[in-house]
Amino acid sequence: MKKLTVFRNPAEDKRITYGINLVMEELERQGYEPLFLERPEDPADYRCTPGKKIYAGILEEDEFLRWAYQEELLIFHTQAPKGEGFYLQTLPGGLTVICGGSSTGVLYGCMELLERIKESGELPEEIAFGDEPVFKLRGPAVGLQKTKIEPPRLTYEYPVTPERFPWFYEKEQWKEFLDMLLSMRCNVLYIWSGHPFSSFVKVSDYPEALEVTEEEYERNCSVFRWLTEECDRRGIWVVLKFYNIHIPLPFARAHRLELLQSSIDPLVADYTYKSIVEFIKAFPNVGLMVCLGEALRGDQNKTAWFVETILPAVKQGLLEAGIREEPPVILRGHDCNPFTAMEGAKKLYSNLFTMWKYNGESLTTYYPRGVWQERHQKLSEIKTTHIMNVHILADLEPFRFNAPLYIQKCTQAGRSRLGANGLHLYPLFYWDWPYSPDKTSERLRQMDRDYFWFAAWFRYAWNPDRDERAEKEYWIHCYTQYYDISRETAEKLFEAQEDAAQCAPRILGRVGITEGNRQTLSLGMTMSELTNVDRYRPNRELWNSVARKGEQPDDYVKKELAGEKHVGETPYDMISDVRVFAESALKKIASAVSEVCAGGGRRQELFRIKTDIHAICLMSLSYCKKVEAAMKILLYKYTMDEKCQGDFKLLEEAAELMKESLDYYRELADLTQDTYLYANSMQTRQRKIPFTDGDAYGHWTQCLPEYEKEYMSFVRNLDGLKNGVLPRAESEEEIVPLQPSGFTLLSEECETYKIEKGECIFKDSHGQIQKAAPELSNLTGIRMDLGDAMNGGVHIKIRFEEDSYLLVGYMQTGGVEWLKLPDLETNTHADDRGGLAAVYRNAVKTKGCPVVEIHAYQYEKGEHDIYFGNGGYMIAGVVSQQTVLAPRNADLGGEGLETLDWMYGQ
Ligand code: ADA
Repeated sequence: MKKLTVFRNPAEDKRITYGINLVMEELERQGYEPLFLERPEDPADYRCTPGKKIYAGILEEDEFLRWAYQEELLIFHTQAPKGEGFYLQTLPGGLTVICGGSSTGVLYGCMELLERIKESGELPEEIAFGDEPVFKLRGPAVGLQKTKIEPPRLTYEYPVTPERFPWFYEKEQWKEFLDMLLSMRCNVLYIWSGHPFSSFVKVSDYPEALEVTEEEYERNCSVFRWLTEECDRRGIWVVLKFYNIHIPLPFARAHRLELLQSSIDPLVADYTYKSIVEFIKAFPNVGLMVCLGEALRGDQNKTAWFVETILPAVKQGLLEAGIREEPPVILRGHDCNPFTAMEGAKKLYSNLFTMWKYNGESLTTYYPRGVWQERHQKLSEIKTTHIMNVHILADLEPFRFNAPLYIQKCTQAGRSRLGANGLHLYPLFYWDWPYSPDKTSERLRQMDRDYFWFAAWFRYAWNPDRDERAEKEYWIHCYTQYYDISRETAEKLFEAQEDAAQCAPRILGRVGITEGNRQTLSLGMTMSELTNVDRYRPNRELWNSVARKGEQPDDYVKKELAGEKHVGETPYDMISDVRVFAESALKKIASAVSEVCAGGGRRQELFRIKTDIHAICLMSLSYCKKVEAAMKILLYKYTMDEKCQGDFKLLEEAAELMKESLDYYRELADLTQDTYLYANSMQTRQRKIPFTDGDAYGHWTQCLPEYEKEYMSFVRNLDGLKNGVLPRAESEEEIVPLQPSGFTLLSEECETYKIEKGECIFKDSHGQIQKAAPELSNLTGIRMDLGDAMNGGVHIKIRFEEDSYLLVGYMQTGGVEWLKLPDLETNTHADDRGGLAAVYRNAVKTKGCPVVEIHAYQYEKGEHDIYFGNGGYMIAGVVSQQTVLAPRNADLGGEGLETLDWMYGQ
């Protein structure tokens, strides 16, 4: 046994104690016999203790360190440690000093020393090393969220109970996770909830708001308090995230309010204010992260909510608790105008942070650009800490993503191109925390399965500027240790995973509809989604802000036909690159795994990595063939005549390619049947691409029959087309007008009118109807002043006589004057009442306004106060929910058979 002395730090700081204890445990594992001693009264006497010694403390506060510094025994060859920085040094006389800029700095110094002891098996003879983090905030998000919705509650609404979230109460698992985070030097843990207050605080004026039982409430508070303390000793700050404005179900029922509040109701404001006050009093060290939008509509409302309700409540809570120091508040830029919100907030509050999504809700590139880049830069210019949010990984799920060098570039881009100095990281399978989606006899935990996902992000958040070649060696070394494999095998494993990582991001960036979790990339895409992209409301920022500069298939073909030069990555470039990466990844992983004899534990994981790469390869090859087919179809579409007749050879070739694509997909479905429970972690109707409903279409085996049908329809319709057969267009006379349902309009500023030629869709005489789809001809519409609608929006108070559809018309164009159809990228509630997909496209033509498309929203019988936000729109009538609405393109905008969607059976 090697003897060693640890001088106790008299300050008894919990982080220092935690760090030193970890070092002691490691020393014991390595055969040392460490002994605690009081620090000598006269610092110079440290030499009197024989053998090796360790001492840890905070530079600015510690007497002993100050003495050593003045004596020039403690000398920094780098910057003196500040904040979370640290310096390790061996002083003459065998004393290793761990010197931190703060208690967290000391803790990280301990972690550094511990790693070195682990690596070499002994306390270093001589050490002189200083380090500090580059990103100020580094940590993962964990969701108090679930994969499915629990009606009547809505998205994000899950009271915190042991049945829903058993893991929240499992202390040992928390400790394991927190220790992992500490080893990765994370200093923040973000906990996401839609509306946490009704599970963690009681508001005396609103006892009805508590959503959990008294016992559950007590237990929640005690576990949460315990968690914050465990985090604190590891230098981790807990931040609680909430959306606005959600209210608890019992409160909504008691006050006859809607669960989602789209505007500010004084009662709801009072309740929220008081909840936050209580929360701050109960948990003063917990930070808050706010998403102002989604439910709340209108930017002016969102800013007002932040500066008039949330921040004053935080301040009041502090006052009542007698706390001077303001806890941090993070404003997410999501679905609000963060600039006006911050402007107002800065006057009130000093400890503010901002956050914005890195690549939206996917990981698509380390070349972020465009308007999203500008937004990041502008937020970072505010000069509060700006956090890059690596949000839902909708294009990567459900597979592993162990590609450290890819990740390193993302952190570099985050800092250099976006101005970020904080990282907020989602787990790869967010909605199902703590489990991974692998189909195994016992569910795998994400913190184990995706260990390298977390390790890589946090390593580079600490310091993105590490030499790439050295990094490769570093990770190869990690793999040899972690999986107990040879260096040669580890190198192949490393390269295979880096290659595989290139596939999904490139495919999505070139041909995807959205980076949002509306799309699950790994499940494939339909031919209509590839060749009639506008129909699916593509999120163009995917192409313009977070993909390599290039051309989407539709642009490419149009340019080709116009004889224009191609710029950037073409779909064909993507196809050939992805194919190379996918095949190379598969070859390397197969070779790596063939060198490993079967074994238990982590070795098993290597076989699962191989399955993942195989699946990624099949998915990629299936995409490559399908995109090639799509390119041929697009070429046909843009060269055919008005009877859809053209060069059939193109379609024949497309059919062949579709078949090949389908063959790969079949293999993929086969492979994943036994290896994955589902492809997507959010299994709700928010999933739209490739098919609506993430539950019904959550696995490749569920999508395969649709793709089979698609292929067969195409072949059948191609035969017909060759013989001049086109689907019969419905003649307008055959269309039966919808039956109106009774309602009473209660808002005085609006009026009703008959939907017919000559009427105006706005009260102030804008938008005179020229033609409306015959379905609408019996209906009574509601109109408002266009000016009011543009200027703050209009509340429509209405009483429905039965459960009804409200038919709402959106202008089929951009422009700030028109109400924007909510999209699922920024508003998860966009489809809560149905209505996201248009029922009648090109349905009303008016003078002076763009052509209108009709959406049908479900409302229950009774009174409603409907507020959609800013911008003009049309209400075309009310019909019973019993009505069967047959979606169609009414063709008043000049769209028709030429989309070719009918060929795929769509
Ligand atoms: C979108 C997304 C949600 C959620 C949200 C957010 O609405 O669909 O699942 O991630 O963004 O909070 O950013």
